Order: sequence, then structure tokens, then C-alpha cells
Amino acid sequence: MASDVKRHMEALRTTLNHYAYQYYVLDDPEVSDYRYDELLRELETLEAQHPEYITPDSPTQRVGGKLLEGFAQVRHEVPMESLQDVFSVEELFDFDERVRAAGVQPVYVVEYKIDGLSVSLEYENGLFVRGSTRGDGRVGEDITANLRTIRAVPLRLTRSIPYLEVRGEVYLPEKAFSQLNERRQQEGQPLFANPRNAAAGSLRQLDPSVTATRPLSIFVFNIQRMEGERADGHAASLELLRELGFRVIPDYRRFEGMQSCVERVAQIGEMRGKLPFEIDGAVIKLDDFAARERLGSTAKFPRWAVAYKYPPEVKSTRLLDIVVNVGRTGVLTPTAVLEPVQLSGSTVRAATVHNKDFIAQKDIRIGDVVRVRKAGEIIPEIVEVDFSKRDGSEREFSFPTVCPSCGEPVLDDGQEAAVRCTNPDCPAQLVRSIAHFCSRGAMDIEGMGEQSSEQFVSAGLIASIADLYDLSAPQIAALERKGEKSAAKLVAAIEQSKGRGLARLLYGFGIRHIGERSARQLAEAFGSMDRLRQATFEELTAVPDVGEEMAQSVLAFFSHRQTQSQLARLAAAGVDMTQEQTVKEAALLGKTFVLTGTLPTLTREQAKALIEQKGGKVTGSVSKKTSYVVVGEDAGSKLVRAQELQIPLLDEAALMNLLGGTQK
Ligand code: 0OX
Repeated sequence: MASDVKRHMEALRTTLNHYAYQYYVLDDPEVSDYRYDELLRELETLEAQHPEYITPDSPTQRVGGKLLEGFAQVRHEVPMESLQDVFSVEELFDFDERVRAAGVQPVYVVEYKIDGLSVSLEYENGLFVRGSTRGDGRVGEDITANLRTIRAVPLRLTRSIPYLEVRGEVYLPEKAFSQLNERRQQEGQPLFANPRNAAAGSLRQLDPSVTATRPLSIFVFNIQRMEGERADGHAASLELLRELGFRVIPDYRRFEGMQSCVERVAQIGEMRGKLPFEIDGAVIKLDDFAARERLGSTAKFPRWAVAYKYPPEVKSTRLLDIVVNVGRTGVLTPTAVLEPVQLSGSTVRAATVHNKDFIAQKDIRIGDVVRVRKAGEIIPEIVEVDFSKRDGSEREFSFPTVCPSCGEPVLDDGQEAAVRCTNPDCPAQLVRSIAHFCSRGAMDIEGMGEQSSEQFVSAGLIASIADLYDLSAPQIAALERKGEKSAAKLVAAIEQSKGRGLARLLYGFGIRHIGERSARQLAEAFGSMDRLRQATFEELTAVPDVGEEMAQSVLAFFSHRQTQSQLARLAAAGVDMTQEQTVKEAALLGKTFVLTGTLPTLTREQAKALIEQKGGKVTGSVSKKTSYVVVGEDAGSKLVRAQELQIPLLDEAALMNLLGGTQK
């Protein structure tokens, strides 16, 4: 009977959702993955036979197969405010004083400040109907399909209440973050600098199935709006949220005085790095909602809460060695090898020591005890040497005078800090050049990251970029870890790359000073490799954004004999060397932008790319000529300067508007 099937499907859904809740919200699995998958498959089969019984809270509805065209805007009825940052205990007591001055006898809640991306989740009659990014706090982007893929986001609440909007932080657990970066490194893709960027990048995917591959999770910490129930304080509302099935921010504590809060903040500081998620501070909030109302908000922040930001963690460890690698442009880059040390949640084994001058200025010697910290970059840096630990056994580091890869003498002109290998046949440069040529922004040949390039170069299959196009599937399959399937895939990817066009080809060559943008400008200005090759210095510098140094570099590139034979071979292989010279979408042509602060969803690179796609230019400093300043969270002096010069300001939403839509 049909109603039996319907009831059985309902039971399956309930059971599966319960198991998923145990696993993803409580971190306490009740059954094996195998059992879960078995039941899921049963439900899938029944849903295929009876699509009329599929409900929106079915676990099968988490991965929407449809590609999104863009993100629609969502207005936040209750603004998603940001927190005022404080950096000292003194400022915490100042905050406490302001609270008391307003006549409030405070009870505070102290909780972690999760380093992720703030989102809003909306429920109607207990069903998840919409999720959005914070955006500028008033208008965000609709990312419902992507949020549905997060297993810890309940699709149905434990009881049906008429309306509920909650706020939480989507994050990537520490382990998943390092695994994701490891994989990206192997694939030659750019690394995420922190879990926050990784979460943002994962949520701003137009293809929800990509989001589904990232093991994102969420902690919920605020009721934005609610109809049908009430809570009078923060701690009580967190308990209510827990009852409703949310994964609530863990380990929050209630205190009556600021002194206890300060102790808790210090305690959390100690725990930082040992938690399975990254935090970038602690939040201190008034518990009582009536008291919150009394304090109200400024234009930007609530007056009833602050975020204490911890200084970057600094650890001491021993410097075991300094190794020198050769980059794509031949620059010798020294890296410090460290005795492994836990720092901001990950094991650190290496640190940048930048260049020869840095090592000399800081008087860094092998065997020294050094202090390291993460400064928002992926690789930590050495802050200073702990001279008190010197015992004379340390060894001064002499920068190599020959290339560590090819053994040819290096060029150290004493002018710039960089020391380079100028041998065009240097294998280390070759490996990196090939990987760069195959990278996403260039010819986009998947599966040809640095590891594979290295493998091909050392197997003698590739000695120049053009050799890529002579590779055959059997040659590739004969290599270790390759196999026939991946060989066929690679051959297909190489074939596909032939049609990428002149701009990406030029960028892929890695000509000194020619980045993605200038490569595109050149390609569009000249239209073909042949015309570009014949261009004079004057013609080159006439192209927007192409300066004298770049022009010299392009001329030098074409003057090499290897370049000529390389180009002839690429042309013979059928690589497209032309570019349409159409006037591109130039809505922003002639407009100059400056980016400052952290945008809610876009990374700097994404914002820059979007602006440039429309012909705009992004520069680093604000001047009278700046058309717009795009302002994100924690904007600094550039914002002040923009206000002085009365340059129009844009937040991310306004920028997206200007760009005319919300495409990626
Ligand atoms: C976090 C976090 C962020 C609620 C009202 C103002 C800020 N990143 O973990 N925001 C808030 O609070 C909102 N709490 C948090 N724990």
C-alpha cells in the first residue's frame, strides 16, 4: 500500500536524521557508517520510485545537484552586527565600566570566538528555508544550497516553531583544514591562509557539490529572531537552541564579575591551539536580554559585547638548518628547518627567513633557539633569535654561491636582497616553471602540480614546456603512482589546455614581471603571439599598465633562442596563440579601486579578479585618483585616508551591485 511506503520512508528519514544528529551535532555516533549508508541507500531507492514522497528534510536533499547562477541578495531583518575588538585586559575593564555606568549589574557569558564565517539560518514551522552570509551585516548572500550540505545544520528542528532565525559560525575543523591544504599543495593549487578563508571559499561555491566535499561544520550562538517561544537571556537561549537540535557553541561560561571573565579569557588563551577548531579570540557578552537592550548598539557594534583578540602565539624552538630552494624565477629562497613545535593549532617544521639580508640582520645562526609566530601567512616566520640561549656551538650560515639545484654560479648583484640562478636549463626552475604553466590561472592542466612535474622532469620525459605536448598515455602510465586511468586523464587535460588562448599562455610562461593581468592586457592589445613578438618597446609600453620594466622583460623573453623554438613547437602542437581583441565588458574601465579590511565572503584575490574582469584596476594606496575604496571588517588607515579625501566607500554588497550581479 502506498501509505505504508510513505510511512516507511518517514521512519527511515527520522532514523537517518537521528543518526546524523548523533554523529555531526553531538560527535557521538550511534551506528557504523556502513549501517547508515545501508539505510540511506534504501531511502534513495524508495525516493526514486516515489518522488512524490520526497520531503525537504530528507537526508538525500543535502546535496543539491544544481549549479547556481549566482547568489541572490538577502536582507537581514535583524542586522548581523560585528563585534568590537579589544586587545588588553584594561580594555575589558573599560567595557565593564561602561556597562555599569548604564545602570546594569552585569552577568556575562564568555565564549570562544570561532574563526569561521558568520551565517544566518532561517526556519519556518521548524523547516530550514534559507541560509545566508553575513555580507555587510544588512545584506548578505543566499547560500541555502551550500549550507544544506553541512550535516550539522538541522533541516528540521526537533519541534515546529513558527519562525526562527539563528546566527552561527561555519568553520572547517582544524584537521580537515590541514588535510585540505595538503591536498591543494599536491595539486598545485593555492593554499588557504587560515580556516576562515577556507570556510569562506568553500561556502562561496556556485557548485554546491564542491561545498559538499568540504567537511564544514557550524557552531550556533545567537537567536536573531524568534516567534512562538521566548528566552530571556543568552545562556538560556543557547540551551533552547541545543534542544531544538543545533550544534551550539561549546564550553561557554556565565560569570558575575569582569575579574572572573578575565581569568576565563586567559584560560581559553591557554587552550588555543589544542582545540579541534581554530579560535581567534574570546567573546564576552551580557547574558540578560533586557540589559542588552538598555545598552543598545553603536552604528557598527553592540555595546553589550566585546571580542578579546589574542596576540599571535609565539613559540621558541631550535633552528636545525637552513635549506635553500630555487624558485620559478631562479630566486634562491632560504627556509629555516625547525625542531617541530605546536603553534596555533598546527605542527610547525619550517619558517621563512625571507632572504640573505634578513638572516644577516637578525643574526640567525644554525643551532640557535628562535621565536616563531604565524603572521596570517601559511608559513610562519622567525621573529627573533633568543640570544640568551647561545652557547657558542651555533654555526653561521653562508649563503650558497652556486645553485643548489644545477651547481652553476649564482648571481648576487648586491643591489636587491635576492640571489638568483640565471641558468635557463636549471632543473629546479624547470620543475616550478612547468607546474606554473599548468596551474589554474595559466593553462589549467589538472594533475600537473609540483610533484608530478618533478616526476616527469626526473624521469627525463620533460625538459621544456613544449615537451608536455609530446607526452603520450603509455609514457605516463609507465611512471610510478600513475596508472592508465590517470594517464588518460592527464592526456585529455593537456589536449584541452591547447585552447586556453594567448593571455593564459603568456602568463604560463612566467615571464618576469608579467602577471595574470599584464598578460591579459598584452594579449588583448596585440591579439596574437606573432604580433606581440614583433612589438617594439614603445608599442609595449603603450599598453595600459605595462611599464618599462615589463616591456624590457617581454623583449628579453622573445630574444632568447629557446623561446623561438619553444613557440614553434607549441604552435605545431596546435596550441592557440591568439586572443580576441574585442573590447571586453568594460563597465569599470578607467576606474581605480582600493581594497581594505576583510570582506565578509570574498577573498582579496576574488574581489580583485571581479573588478579586473570588468576593466577596473586595483591599487594598493588611496589617492585623489582613487574612484572607490572597498571596505571590509577591520579596515585601517586606508579607510581614514579615503574619508579625508571623500572617496566613495563600498561594502561588499555595494561592490557586487556595481559589478552588476553576483557571479563568481
Ligand atoms: C564567533 C562569534 C561571533 C552576536 C551579536 C554580535 C556578535 N565568531 O564565535 N559573533 C558572536 O556574537 C555575535 N559570538 C560569537 N561567539
